[in-house]
Amino acid sequence: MSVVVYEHPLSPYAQKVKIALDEKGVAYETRMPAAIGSGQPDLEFLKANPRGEVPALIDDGFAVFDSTIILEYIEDKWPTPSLFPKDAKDRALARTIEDVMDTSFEPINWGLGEIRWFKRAEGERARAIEAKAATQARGIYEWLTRQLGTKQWFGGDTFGWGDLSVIPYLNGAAGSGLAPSPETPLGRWQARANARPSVAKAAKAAAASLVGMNQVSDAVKSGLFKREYRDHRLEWMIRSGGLDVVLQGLKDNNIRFSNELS
Ligand SMILES: N[C@@H](CCC(=O)N[C@@H](CS)C(=O)NCC(=O)O)C(=O)O
Repeated sequence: MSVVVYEHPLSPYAQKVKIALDEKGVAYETRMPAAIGSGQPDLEFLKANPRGEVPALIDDGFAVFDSTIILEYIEDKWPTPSLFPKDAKDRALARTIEDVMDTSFEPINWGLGEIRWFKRAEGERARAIEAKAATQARGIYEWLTRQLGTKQWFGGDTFGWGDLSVIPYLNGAAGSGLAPSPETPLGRWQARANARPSVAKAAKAAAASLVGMNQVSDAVKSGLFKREYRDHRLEWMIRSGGLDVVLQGLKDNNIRFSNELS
């Protein structure tokens, strides 16, 4: 039996998958696609995911892509211990939390990365976009706090789907100074989640791969990196004041949209 996860340690989507596998004690090998982020095709990886996005999982030659579908596959294939709550309402909540984090929170972290690491905007314009990001993050924290209520974990008494769908994003936000305050219920939940070995392992790998990010803005300028401005990310950049960033990136040919399948 062999399980391979195509990933990048900084990808929150890939972190979700690795945390799920580690929680279930499933052994896997990680691979980073060649030249990820460059827009250059890695043919072997594209066979696993024609969208060219991480994560992709290959289980004994069977390839699955998209982190949500991979999580479902993992739950189906290795049901014990279950990460998915039993109660219908709790299940709906877990799915909702995952969707909110993947589509509404992820673009905040990603957009801040476009500014901080890839230097798409500087000075006052960058500060204005960052201020919008901080307000958006606060709004989602309020929503998450209501979902958590007085529970230990988002699904109740045990760490599960909702938790592993939130923690990569909150840890990513911490890097931009946007983590929830440690004194709040959400901050305390974050500390609890980070104490789990599965989460600590993914967070450690992410921190290690931040080394080297200082050079990436040069890679964009020299045309080595062509960043993917897909769906929610594209909307986020425009709604948060970065329409010029998108137009400039198209002009300079250092942004791209998602792959067309063939
Ligand atoms: N909906 C997908 C999104 C995956 C995604 O956007 N992955 C990013 C990394 S965070 C990626 O691989 N982008 C391709 C690139 O930047 O070249 C999922 O849930 O797996």
